[in-house]
Amino acid sequence: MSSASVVFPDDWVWGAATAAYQIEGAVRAGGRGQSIWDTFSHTPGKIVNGDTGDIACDHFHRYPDDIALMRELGLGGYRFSIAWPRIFPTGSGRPNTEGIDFYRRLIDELHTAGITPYVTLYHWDLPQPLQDRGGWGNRDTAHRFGEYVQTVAAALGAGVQHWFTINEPWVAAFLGHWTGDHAPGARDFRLALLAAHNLLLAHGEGMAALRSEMRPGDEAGIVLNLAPSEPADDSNADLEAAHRMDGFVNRWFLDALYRGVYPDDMVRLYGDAMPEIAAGDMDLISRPTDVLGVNYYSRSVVAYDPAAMPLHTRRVTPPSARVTAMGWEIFPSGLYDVLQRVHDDYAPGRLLVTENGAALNDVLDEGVVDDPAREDFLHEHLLQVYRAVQASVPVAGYFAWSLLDNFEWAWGYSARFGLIFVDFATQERIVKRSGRWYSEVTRENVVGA
Ligand code: IFM
Repeated sequence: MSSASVVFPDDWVWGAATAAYQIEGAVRAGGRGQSIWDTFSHTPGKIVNGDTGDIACDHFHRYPDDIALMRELGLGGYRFSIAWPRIFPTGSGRPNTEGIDFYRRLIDELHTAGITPYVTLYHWDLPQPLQDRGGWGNRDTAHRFGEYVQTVAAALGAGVQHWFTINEPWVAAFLGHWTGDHAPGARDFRLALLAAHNLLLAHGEGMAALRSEMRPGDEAGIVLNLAPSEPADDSNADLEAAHRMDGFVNRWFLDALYRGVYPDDMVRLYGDAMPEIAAGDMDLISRPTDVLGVNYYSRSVVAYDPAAMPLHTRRVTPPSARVTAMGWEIFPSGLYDVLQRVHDDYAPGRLLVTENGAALNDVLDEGVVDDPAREDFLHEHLLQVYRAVQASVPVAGYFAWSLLDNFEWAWGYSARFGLIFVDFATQERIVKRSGRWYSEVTRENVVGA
């Protein structure tokens, strides 16, 4: 170890993350029902190259090999999601034992490999029959989520100590129901706000269900995508626009979860697009949690745009910005800012970086994927996480996104985030240079400064 290295705490969790629809494939195997992402990805024009998650990384069949690769990377934790339609193919009713057995085998195999499971209960694959009854626009979906979580926690709880209810409710609500880029593809701001509220209610119902099954020492919480919001210039108009963007992406969820209220300025801005909030809703949403998962990719640089309804904001990319293959600005210090801010303003307790990574144009050349830019990305972000640790922010682990190249939603297979390259024609896996670098980090618990 060089003297210029930083050493992470002894009990630090080094992990990698995935999500069911992005890697499992086998969409008709094991009694799985259809999800909104099956419907959406099979709708012409929605996904780059017409890709679907039908096969993805075929992880449903290849999970033992993938766990062997996790061991090679020296992972202590693996964050994955459970596909609701594998457990309840029609969204409710009788659970599908084949689906439960799949996750039981996966969890057992992880324990055998010495890897701790971190389970997300909803990473966007809503059962299609629930969508047919209104999806996240229907509050009943939150109750169905509570039943699903109760079933999963009772069936799998003996092997799981770390639970997350919902992954990135902002994305599920607004990309799914406002911009139409994600399933179910709606374009209605009022519906998106209602979906966001019902997703938060589902989180509350999920927490209640988990609490009834959890044992001492287990932990549960939610995962949010958070991004610092900065003005494009120092005009008042841009400063206010940045504050609105912060309200839209960050404060809307953080205030609701940790203060039990929606932020006043945003409620006023949304006006009659606001969903009805029933008595008791905010208490349910703000039930205490044990851990907050933070997904961080970039910051928002924001300009005032009077034409952009309803927020009057526009995201801009600074001319000097370094960007990933998806055009996202690489801004490592934003990760420190987000961790520090969440801790200072909301004190959610234990924090985990549950996703962080970059899509890059990886090339397989004579059996090797040389991706120094991803290594740099991870390296620079880890130094910012370390800054947060040094500043006494209670962050306890880091999960790289993603373990494997996978189905990147509307981008299909055109955007690669993996530490491990996947040749989708043959399903061959090749550990990238960044994956080899990460395995040194996980083993030594040290990052060069
Ligand atoms: O691939 C997604 C993941 O499913 C949720 N967080 C962001 C990632 C990259 O877009």
